[in-house]
Amino acid sequence: MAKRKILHIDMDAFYASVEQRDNPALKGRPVIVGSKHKRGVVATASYEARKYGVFSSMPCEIARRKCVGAVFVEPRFEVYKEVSAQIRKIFFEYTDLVEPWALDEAYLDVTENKKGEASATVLAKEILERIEKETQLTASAGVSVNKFLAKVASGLKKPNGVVVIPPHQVQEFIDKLPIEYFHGIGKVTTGKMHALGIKNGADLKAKDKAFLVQQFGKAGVFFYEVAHGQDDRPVVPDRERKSLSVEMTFEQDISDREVLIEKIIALSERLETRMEKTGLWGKQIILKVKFSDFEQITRAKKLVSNVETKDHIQRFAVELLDQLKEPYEVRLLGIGLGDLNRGEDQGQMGIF
Ligand code: DCP
Ligand code: MG
Repeated sequence: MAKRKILHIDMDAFYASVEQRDNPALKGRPVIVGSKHKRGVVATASYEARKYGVFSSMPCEIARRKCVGAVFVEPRFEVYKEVSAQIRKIFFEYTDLVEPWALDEAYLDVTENKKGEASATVLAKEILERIEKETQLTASAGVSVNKFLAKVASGLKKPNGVVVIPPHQVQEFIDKLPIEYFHGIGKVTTGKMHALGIKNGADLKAKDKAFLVQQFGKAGVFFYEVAHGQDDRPVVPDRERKSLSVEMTFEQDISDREVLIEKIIALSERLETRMEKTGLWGKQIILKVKFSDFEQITRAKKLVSNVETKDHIQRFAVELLDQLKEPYEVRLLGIGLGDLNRGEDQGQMGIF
């Protein structure tokens, strides 16, 4: 494949910046956006609050102690969705290959683009300027040859920064990259990598594929490839995205319905978070089950309107579960949303 030019654009401290923009009294102050219905965790914190060690997903209780002067604000998802639509519109002026990853984040393939501009860096800078002019908010951009590198790059010079990793610097960049900066490597995996003596991209590259698969399962293949600078995942435009899903594989097969329902509750919560982050809704609930003998089935239920909350998701997923013939031994459970849309045609307030 010829070298691609991929951008990853990510708004800076998104919810908090929107709140500061719309309420001048919050400018320059530590602001924490947190939602009551989410068991009180921080959705995001302004840069002023981050200085005190406040981060996304931290319980609000702890955040309050760390940053005594912080102002707590309830999220206003309708406003965030509006901004999200505004920036998406800008992206489409440059290319149709736009993959919104979250409300505030998108990948753009600008290898071919509507401006006929050869430099992806020029485009990235221009897009950030446009965003700032039209929304009074700043974003950061990563520019490189694939999604993995563009995503890592966009996080390196926040806020309002552009980081470019040109083709001839890709391997050097990856070799030096601390393992915890790899997208898809969270705290747990970082710990495991460190225990295996893998501290950076060069260490990762030194391991063979079979070893990484043995240690990390399917993710091991991804780690192997990105360590070698390979990531051929295409930028998939929204309209082609068929479903949104979450799943978990169990350490031991589960045959107890009640235990499976607990898992469904946890999965529904994760799916709801994905819905909030992507701004996508769906009119179909999909249950995926893999049994102990690796046989896999999916069951789907069509609904007349969008699924709105995790309670909805959960209820329909349990209905689907109850259509399965017992006894069963379940190895993997997944829940997905199909028939996706952005809710525009529904004329309703949606899941919040
Ligand atoms: N979000 C959330 N819960 C999380 C993470 C994020 O509700 N655990 C929400 C709030 C964020 C928005 O999604 O504002 C975008 O997420 P990002 O991870 O891009 O975080 P920010 O945009 O807030 O900060 P950054 O400047 O680091 O991108
Ligand atoms: Mg962001």
